[in-house]
Amino acid sequence: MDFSREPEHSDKLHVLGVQPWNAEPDIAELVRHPYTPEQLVYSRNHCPIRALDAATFSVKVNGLVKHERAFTLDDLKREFQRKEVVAALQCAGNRRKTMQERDHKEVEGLLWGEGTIANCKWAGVSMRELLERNDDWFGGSIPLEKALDEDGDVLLAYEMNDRPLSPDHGFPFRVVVPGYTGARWVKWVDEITVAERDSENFYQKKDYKVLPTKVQTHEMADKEDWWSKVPALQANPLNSAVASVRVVPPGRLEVKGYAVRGPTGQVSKVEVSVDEDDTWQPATSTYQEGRWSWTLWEATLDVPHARRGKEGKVWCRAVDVAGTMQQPDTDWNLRGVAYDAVGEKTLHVW
Ligand SMILES: Nc1nc2c(c(=O)[nH]1)N[C@H]1C(S)=C(S)[C@@H](COP(=O)(O)O)O[C@H]1N2
Ligand SMILES: [Mo]
Repeated sequence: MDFSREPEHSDKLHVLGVQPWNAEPDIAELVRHPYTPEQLVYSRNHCPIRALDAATFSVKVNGLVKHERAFTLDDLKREFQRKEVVAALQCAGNRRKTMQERDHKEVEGLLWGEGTIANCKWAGVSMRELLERNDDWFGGSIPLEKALDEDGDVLLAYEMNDRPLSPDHGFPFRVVVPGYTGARWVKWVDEITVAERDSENFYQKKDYKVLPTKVQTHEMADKEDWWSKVPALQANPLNSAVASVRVVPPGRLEVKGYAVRGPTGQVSKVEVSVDEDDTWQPATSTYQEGRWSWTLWEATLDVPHARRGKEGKVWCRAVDVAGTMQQPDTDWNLRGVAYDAVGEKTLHVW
C-alpha cells in the first residue's frame, strides 16, 4: 500500500535532485565514521520513494522454484534466522564527476562526487536460505551463483545499522549484494524470480553498463545496439578516494580517505603520493571488517617542497589481496560508471 506522505530526508546531504530524491554527504564527514550513520547515507532514486505498510506488504518468491510464496516482514522474522553482514553500498556513478573533470569529457547522468558510498551493518534473511526453502532452480547464471554462495552473503535485508530500514533506504525490504554495484541492491523489493535469463528491466539492460570509449553518444549506443553487446555491471571495481587533507605547517599533510574492494578480494594496502608516479608511501588502515566493508585509512606526508599559495595534488591507490592495483588512468565511458582511476584531491593552497 502506498501512502501519499513524503518521507523525511536527512538535511546533512548535498541535494542533487529533489524529485526523485538524490543526495550525497560531504566525504570528509563521511570518513569520520566506520559505520555510516543514517543521516550520512547517500540516497539514490530513479523514481519516487515508496512509503509502504509492512503489515500488508509482501515479497513474492517465484520463477524456477518448487513453491511460489509471498512473505511479509513478520513471516521472514518468524521463519528465518536473522543474518548480519557489514558491507559497503556504492553507486556505480560514484566518482563520476572526477571522471568527467579528469577526462575533460561530459558523461551522462547525475554528477555524483565521491560520497555515494555507505558502510553499514545490514541484517535480514539469507537469500540462499530463502531460495533453498522454495527451491529447485535449473542451470545457473552468475547472479544466481552469487545468491546461493554461502560466502556471497546476499541478504533480503530488513535492517540497516540495527534499525528497521527507513523509507529512503527501502523499508520494509531491500536486497543487499555485498561487493556488487548499488543498482542491484533493489529497495522496496516485492518480487524475487529465479529465472534462466537476467531481468528485462531497463536498469539491467539499458543502463549500468561500461560501454566502450568509442561509443560517444546515446544515439550511437541505441542505434548500434551496444546495450546488448555489453554485460550488466555487477561487481564494483577496486577503488579509493582522498576524503580530506589537513595542512600542518611547515610542510606536513594529514590525509584521510576510504578504499573499497573489487572482485578479486579485500583491500590489503593503500598508498598515498604527492607526485603520483614517483614515490608512494603506505597509509595506515584505521578500519576494515570482514569481507565486504570499506577500508578507512590515514597517512601523514612530509612535503618539504610544499609552499603556501602553490597548487598541489594528493593521490591514493589501493591494492587488494590478489595484488590487483588501481591504475593512474582508466577509460572514459558514456554513462560515467565504475570510475576507478587512482584517487586524487587538488589542494589550491597548501
Ligand atoms: N526500487 C529501487 N531500488 C533501487 C534504486 C531505485 O531507484 N529504486 N536505486 C538503486 C541504486 S542505483 C543505488 S546506488 C542504490 C542506492 O541505495 P540508497 O538510496 O539506500 O543509498 O539503490 C538501488 N536500489
Ligand atoms: Mo547507483
